[in-house]
Amino acid sequence: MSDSDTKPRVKTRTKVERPRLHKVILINDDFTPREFVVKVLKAEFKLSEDQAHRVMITAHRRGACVVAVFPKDVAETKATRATDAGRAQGYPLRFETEPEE
Ligand code: TYC
Repeated sequence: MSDSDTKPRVKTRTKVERPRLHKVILINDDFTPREFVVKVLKAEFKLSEDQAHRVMITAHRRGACVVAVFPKDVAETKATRATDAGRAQGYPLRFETEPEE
């Protein structure tokens, strides 16, 4: 290698961003029984009785409540399964997802 040879001095750094998490949001309605909402929250989101009751009552009072955050595909699967559990019993129970800020 002669003295005049040059080496590149600039290294390329690829910036990797973590995938954004998505919120699962429980939506209130006038028909689904409270106990059923609690049961679904426990079964699908592994909340304790106490956590599930707090989330249910918050949605009941305020119209909606964030249940938990997950990677997009997990959030969508859980929201769909939980909504389907309500529909299977004839309830209009709804879970939505949205990206975290
Ligand atoms: N509002 C319902 C009732 O009074 C209970 C309920 C709570 C339903 C939260 C949905 O996301 C919900 N039976």
